[in-house]
Amino acid sequence: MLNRRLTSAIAPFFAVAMSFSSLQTVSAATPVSTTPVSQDNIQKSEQLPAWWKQAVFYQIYPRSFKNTNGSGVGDINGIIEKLDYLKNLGIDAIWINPHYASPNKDNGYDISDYQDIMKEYGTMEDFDRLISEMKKRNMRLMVDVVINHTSDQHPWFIQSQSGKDNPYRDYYFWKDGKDGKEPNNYPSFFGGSAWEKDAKSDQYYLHYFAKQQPDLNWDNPKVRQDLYKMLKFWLDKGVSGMRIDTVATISKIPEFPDLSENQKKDFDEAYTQGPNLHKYIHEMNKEVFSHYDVVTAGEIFGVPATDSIRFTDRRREELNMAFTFDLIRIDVDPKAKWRRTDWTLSKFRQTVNTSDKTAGQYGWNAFFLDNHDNPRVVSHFGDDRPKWRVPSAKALATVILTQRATPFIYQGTELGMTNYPFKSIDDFDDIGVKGSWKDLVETGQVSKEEFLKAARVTSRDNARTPFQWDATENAGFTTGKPWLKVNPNYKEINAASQINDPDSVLNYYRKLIQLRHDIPALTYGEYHDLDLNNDTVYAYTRIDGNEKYLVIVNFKENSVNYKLPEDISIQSTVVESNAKSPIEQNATSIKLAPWQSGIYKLN
Ligand code: TEU
Repeated sequence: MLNRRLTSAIAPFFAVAMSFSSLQTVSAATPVSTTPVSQDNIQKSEQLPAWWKQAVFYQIYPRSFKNTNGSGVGDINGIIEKLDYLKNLGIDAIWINPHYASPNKDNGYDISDYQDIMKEYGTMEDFDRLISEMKKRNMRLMVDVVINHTSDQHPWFIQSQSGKDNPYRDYYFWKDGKDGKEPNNYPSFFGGSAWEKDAKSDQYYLHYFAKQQPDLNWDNPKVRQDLYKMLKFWLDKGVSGMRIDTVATISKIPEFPDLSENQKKDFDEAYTQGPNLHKYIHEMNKEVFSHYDVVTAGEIFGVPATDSIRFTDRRREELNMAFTFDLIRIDVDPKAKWRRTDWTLSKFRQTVNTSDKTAGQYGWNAFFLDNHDNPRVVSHFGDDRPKWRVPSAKALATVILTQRATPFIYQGTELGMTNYPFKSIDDFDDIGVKGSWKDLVETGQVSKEEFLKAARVTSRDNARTPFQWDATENAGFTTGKPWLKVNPNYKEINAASQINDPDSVLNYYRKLIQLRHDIPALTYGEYHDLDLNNDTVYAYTRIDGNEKYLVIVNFKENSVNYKLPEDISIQSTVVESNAKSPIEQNATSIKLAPWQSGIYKLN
């Protein structure tokens, strides 16, 4: 746990006096501090403004967004075609999942050439055009960089595998077996061992993910320099942001000790304990990011939200913000991590509160309730039955867009797209589901039915079905055969039917994004949860000096009369998602319809 502890070095005090309307980028030049952040002390004037804090991000899974050539796989031209749709929604920046050359064992997270475009997605010219079309619209592009591992088809790995004396051997981790078995007991995230035996050299190589995704050896300075060069290549093209895939696992424990039985059950965290993790991220910041006007967002899977500040404290000069997983995984069954249990609103809000307090005045969070690895938000935290789908999708939109963190909207979430009704194992494409099936069902540990019940809820494929543009065949995603089946509900749930409907989920998102842009308190204001233990109504304030707002979200399918805390007095309604609540002068309570949410200005 040593690397989890901050070592001491006090940052010199530096005064911050900046206008909050400015969209300036911040460059922090102060050394790492370990002074605990005073939680009562988060003042507007201390939260440095930045374009990436004020921006609303939209995540595109290019494979499933829009196909323009009939191949059935989404492409870059499809993204370009839909930029106006996104601009109209109010989106400022787009994160695209990996767009690099790849054999697609893990849909682009297995890169075979970092400086080429995935052929299914188009060409480098298409990519350059995407950037220039985005610039014309004043939008920024965040790319996904996968630097923990490459594809086994990457030239570095092909060289590395070709013999023990090859200069690239040390680009990856090669170890001798132990007593005729793997070098240690590390499991892979996608099932089986994290070691694969290579017949030629009789050694094993390390892969935290699929065996086609060998882990890079960050302890080799040449690896780091090659990766930095590659990052600069994309930044020089005009990319404004980098989402760094599984960044917390890049440093490995050199002795490769066996995991204890306990650690094995929950190895995500064990894999983030590499002793040089923060040293390498800091180095990458100094050598690459600090030279650009760019935002970095680390996917720190495995790191508890309470530790995220080690990555995002601006005085440490590592990353700008982090995606943590405590919230989206609050319902993972601790006894069997492949399935989910029930979750409660109190646990949800306690998790949000902890993340907010952890970020404090020096860190910053990315806020998301779904992405390409997780179930659809309305099916997960809302209620996707016809009666409640729209109101609960809107309620969740209110939550996503009113946090003191940068909001990330996953494609289709703005329509209230739902999970897919999977029937058999053959309906799945996800390498993760297939690996777990092998580990759990084929070994007889879990029954088929039980596994499918869980996979239906948890599978990453839920989020990966094609975007539902309209009610025509294949939801207007492609004229060919879609690579993954379209959700059969596309005739009811699609963009075309929502664009001109003032009451649609889509138009509610548009309204909220506009408010997020217009009201700085929604970005920078202090966050105060009004009742951490309430399991029905999620209520919190956002306070920025004299600008005070109340956010209320009813998480239940019944009406409630919510009693306002005594020190709260509503001045006016900013927005309401569902039914209207006529607010009386000096109201002491507010009547909420099922799944109703609203933002109110306070006196
Ligand atoms: O995810 C990292 C990661 O650990 C998750 O895949 C996690 O194992 C999974 O969500 C559990 O359901 C990133 C990418 O987001 C993911 O799509 C990639 O497959 C993975 O890295 C490997 O690059």
